[in-house]
Amino acid sequence: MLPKPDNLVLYGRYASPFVRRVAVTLRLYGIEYLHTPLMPFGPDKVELARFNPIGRVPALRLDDGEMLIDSAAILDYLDGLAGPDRSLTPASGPARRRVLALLAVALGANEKLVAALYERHFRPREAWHQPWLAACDKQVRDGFTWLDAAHAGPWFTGAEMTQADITVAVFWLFGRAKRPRFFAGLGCGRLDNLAERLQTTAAFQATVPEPEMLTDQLI
Ligand SMILES: N[C@@H](CCC(=O)N[C@@H](CS)C(=O)NCC(=O)O)C(=O)O
Repeated sequence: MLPKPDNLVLYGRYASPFVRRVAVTLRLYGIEYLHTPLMPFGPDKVELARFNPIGRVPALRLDDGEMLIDSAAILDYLDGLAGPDRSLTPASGPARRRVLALLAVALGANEKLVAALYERHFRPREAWHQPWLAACDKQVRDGFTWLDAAHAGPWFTGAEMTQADITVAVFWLFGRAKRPRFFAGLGCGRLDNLAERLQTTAAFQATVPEPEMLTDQLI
């Protein structure tokens, strides 16, 4: 386990599920950080583009000024700080491959959820491309129902909580908040239970998403 850094700065609002999974992980590892809740739209995008050419969140500033971008790369760094015994992503072998496979499906489904939200938000309703929205919805549905079937409990991989549980719970809560009827219709009771259980923990309570700010002025 490496020494804990002193002055980490996490960029991005908890309203972004990619930011929130990083913030929850920081808290579970007991690593303190400052929080700069920049939006990846509007004027904040200029500031974000100073360290990420495509102006996305999350980003994590390290003690020496190095900037990490992308939630997976940031989690990889945090797992290294936690060390192999505490890492929420198993260090090697079949257990690691299983968690990475679960994460791949969760990240893909969540990206399609976000893509469809952007289509509905940023384009006028008459320009929405319905076949594209239907294709996104199918990937979201297929991804989350697959994850639901894969969750035997108490955790995805058995007795130990892993990054798969945290990330899926964060994404599920995000989806439920954004599209309540669609997510209720998926019938994913195991994911509902997982999210309800984690939602009451200190790390989730401390990272509740901020109120929605996505308005047309922010494009
Ligand atoms: N693969 C990235 C995805 C990050 C992402 O899509 N962030 C969104 C916020 S939820 C964003 O910055 N969107 C603005 C944009 O794509 O321009 C990660 O895991 O960090």
